[in-house]
Amino acid sequence: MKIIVTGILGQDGANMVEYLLNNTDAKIYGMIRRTSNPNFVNCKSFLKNNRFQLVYGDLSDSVSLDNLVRDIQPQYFINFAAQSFVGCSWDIPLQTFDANATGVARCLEAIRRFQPNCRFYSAGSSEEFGDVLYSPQDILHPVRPRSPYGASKSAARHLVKVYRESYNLYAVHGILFNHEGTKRGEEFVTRKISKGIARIFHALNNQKTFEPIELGNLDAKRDWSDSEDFVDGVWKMLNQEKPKDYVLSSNETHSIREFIEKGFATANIFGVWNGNGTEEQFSITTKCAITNNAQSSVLVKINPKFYRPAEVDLLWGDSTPARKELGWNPKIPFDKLVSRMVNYDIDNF
Ligand code: GDR
Repeated sequence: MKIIVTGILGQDGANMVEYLLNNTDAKIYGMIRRTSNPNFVNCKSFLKNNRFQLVYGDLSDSVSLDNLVRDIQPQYFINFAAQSFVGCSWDIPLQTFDANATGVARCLEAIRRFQPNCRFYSAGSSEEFGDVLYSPQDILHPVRPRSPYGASKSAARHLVKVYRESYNLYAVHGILFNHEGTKRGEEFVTRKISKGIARIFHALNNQKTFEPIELGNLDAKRDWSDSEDFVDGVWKMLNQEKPKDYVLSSNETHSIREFIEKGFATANIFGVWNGNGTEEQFSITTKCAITNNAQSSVLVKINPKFYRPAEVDLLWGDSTPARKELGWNPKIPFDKLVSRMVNYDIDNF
């Protein structure tokens, strides 16, 4: 069995490769773009595995995708390559759309033309739901994106449906709510917080001053899971009798504030909220400051540059069908996710 996985330098692609090496006998072809300085930090565990091979390709270059599918003849093509940062998608809307929507069309075309039996996974997003009409959101929730990123993923979803119905391809578009972990990029809010907590933890331990973590909108609520649970759900979605899209989510929602409080508490640092709007701050409690002989007091402050032109206020998924019909059984709840990320960053600071 041969499987192409794209986006392997990122969190999900790397977790997918690890999962497939552990749970199948397949040969894995991990696609990366030619860039001058690729970062393989997420791939350390498998780069030298003899069932893994690096291949070059680019979602913006249909020739490269055609050649890969034609030459490898994979049974599965799992696409995690994307411009995945919502906040950045207003700055590079065209590149976002090209990679996330047209790129999916290029993959589907390569499969249709050169290996129509290949099963295709498209990484959809809860950002497609946008300004939501009801909670929790299930697969039937209307598409109402609030960012160029959300719009691009919505377009990909329609393309997958069209190719599935027009050409009888096995193609699925999983709607994945937020998923994090120790491979998460630092531009995303959870990793930014866990890395910031690790920095402050070590400053406190060494009786040094520290700068606060600077964040944008703390009111947003997200449905967070662990990416390692999600790749199992993706594999289950790819191995049904008939292709069908599913939502993957924790079925809980938590605010950014809650992530901050739990994260600091994991590091035994306790804070209180004060101020409103852009003046809001999370400061170390008097007791905690005295115990640690703290040299600074503000743990988190607002920097309006991290506000987005339009925000998705509330995401809260309903993954009951995936749990019932696919037998998907996520193992890492919110509290464990937060403590795993914070402890990892403290230990690897
Ligand atoms: P999101 O993830 O946009 O939900 O998309 P992100 O972690 O970037 O933002 C989550 C929420 O936190 C608020 N926020 C901040 N976000 C960032 N990045 N940096 C900050 O400083 C900050 N302060 C507050 C944001 O405004 C937002 O409300 C993720 C990505 O992985 C997508 O690719 C994926 O499709 C969806 O999750 C599901």
